[in-house]
Amino acid sequence: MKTALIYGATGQDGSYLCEFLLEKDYKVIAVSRRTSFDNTTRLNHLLLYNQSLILERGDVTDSGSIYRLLNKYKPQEVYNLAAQSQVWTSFEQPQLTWDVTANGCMNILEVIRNMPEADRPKFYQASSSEMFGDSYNAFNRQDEETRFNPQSPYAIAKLSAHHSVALYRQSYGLFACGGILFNHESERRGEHFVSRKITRWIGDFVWWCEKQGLDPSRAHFDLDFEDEDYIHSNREEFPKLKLGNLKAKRDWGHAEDYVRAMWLMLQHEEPDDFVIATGATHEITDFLEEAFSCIGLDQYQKFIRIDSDLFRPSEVPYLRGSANKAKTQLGWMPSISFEELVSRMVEHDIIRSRGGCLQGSSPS
Ligand code: NDP
Ligand code: GDR
Repeated sequence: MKTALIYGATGQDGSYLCEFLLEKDYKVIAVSRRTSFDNTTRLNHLLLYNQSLILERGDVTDSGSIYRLLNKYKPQEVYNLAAQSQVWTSFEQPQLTWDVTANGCMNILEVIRNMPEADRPKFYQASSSEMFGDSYNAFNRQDEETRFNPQSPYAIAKLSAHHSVALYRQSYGLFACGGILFNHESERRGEHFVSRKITRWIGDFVWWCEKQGLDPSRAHFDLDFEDEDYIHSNREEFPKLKLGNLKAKRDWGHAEDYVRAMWLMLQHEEPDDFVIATGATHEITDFLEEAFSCIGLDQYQKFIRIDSDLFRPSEVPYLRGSANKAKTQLGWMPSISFEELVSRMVEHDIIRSRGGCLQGSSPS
C-alpha cells in the first residue's frame, strides 16, 4: 500500500484528492493546520468511515512539523496544495501570502532534500495559471513555454515556488513536479471565489423566493430600480449580488478532473511541469448567464450590483490554457463541461440553502 501525504487536504482540491487516492488504495495522511474552528468539513464524510485516512496537524510555515511528519510516515508521494489561495486577499496580506505560498513550498523541498535518497518522496506543487498574468502565446493560449508575468502578490509567491521546484529537480535530482492548473471549481469551492459566490447567491435567492411562495423564474419582483441594492417582492427585500470586474476571462474546469492530473504527474516516468486546462475561456458574464439560466432567469443584470471595492489593483484579464502536453504525455483529458460544472454548482447550492445536508460541503 502506497502512502501519500497532503498539505492543504482540508481545501477544495485536497478533499477531492483524498477521495481519489483512497479509491486507489492509498493510505492518505491529510495534514490540517490548527484553527479555532473545525476546518475539516470537506473531509468529515471520509474521516468517519475510512481507516486509511489519517488526520494530522501541521503547517507549511513550520519546518519542524514538516520534518516530523515526513519522517514519521515516510510517504512515497507528497502533494503541496497549501496556500493562501485568494488573489484578492494577497493584495491585503502580501507577507502572509509569501510565507505560506512561497516559503511553505521551500520548507517542504528542504526537508525532502535532507532525507536519505531512498526515503525521498515524489513531490507535487500546486502551481497556478495566475503566474502568466497578462501574457499569452501567438495562438492566444498559455502553455508550458509561455512567459510568466505575475500580476499579484499571490502570483509572485506561486512563481517563486514554481521556480524552486524546478531548481530542486535540476540541482538535487528530486522527483518534483509543478502542475500549472487553470481555474477549477466545484460544489466544494471556497465561497469567496467568483463562481461559488454566484451559485451561493442563487441558492439563497431561490430559498428566499420559495419561502414566500414565489417562483424565482417568474417576474414577481420589482426590478425597475436597477441602481438599488435590494430586490423587492410584495412583502420582503433581498440583497442584490455584489460583484467586481465582469470582463475578465477564465478557463474553468471541475476540480474532480484536476486532482486526477496531479496524481498522473507523479506516475509519469520523468518529473516535469504540466499545464492543466480545458482550452475554453469564458467571461464572468458567461458564468452569470449560465448560472441564472439554471433557474430560468435570463436577465442576470437586474439582480447584480457592481461594487468598485471588489476590483483588484491589478487584474489578469485573459486565461485560456493549452493542455496538449498533459494530453499526449499523461493521457489526461477533462471530462466535465463548463455547462455541467455550473449546473452542478447551482443545484448543490439550492439544496444547501434549503437546509439539505451534502457530502463534502462546508456548512457556513
Ligand atoms: P483552498 O483555498 O480551498 O485550499 C487551500 C488549503 O491550504 C486549505 O486546506 C488551507 O487550510 C491550507 N492552508 C492554508 N494555509 C496553510 C498553512 N499555513 N499550512 C498548511 N495548510 C495551509 O484552495 P484550492 O483547493 O482551490 O487549491 C489548492 C491549491 O491549488 C492552492 O495552493 C491553490 O493556490 C492552487 N491552485 C488552485 C486553483 C483553483 O482554481 N482552485 C488553480 C491553480 C492553483 P484551511 O482549510 O485551514 O484554510
Ligand atoms: P482567481 O479566482 O482570481 O482567478 O484565482 P476568482 O474566482 O477569485 O476571480 C476570478 C475573476 O472574477 C473576477 N471577479 C470577482 N472575483 C471574486 N473573487 N469576487 C468577486 O466578487 C468578483 N467579481 C469579479 C476577479 O476580478 C477575477 O478576474 C483562482 C484561485 O483559485 C487561485 O488560487 C488560482 O491560482 C487561480 O484561480 C488559477
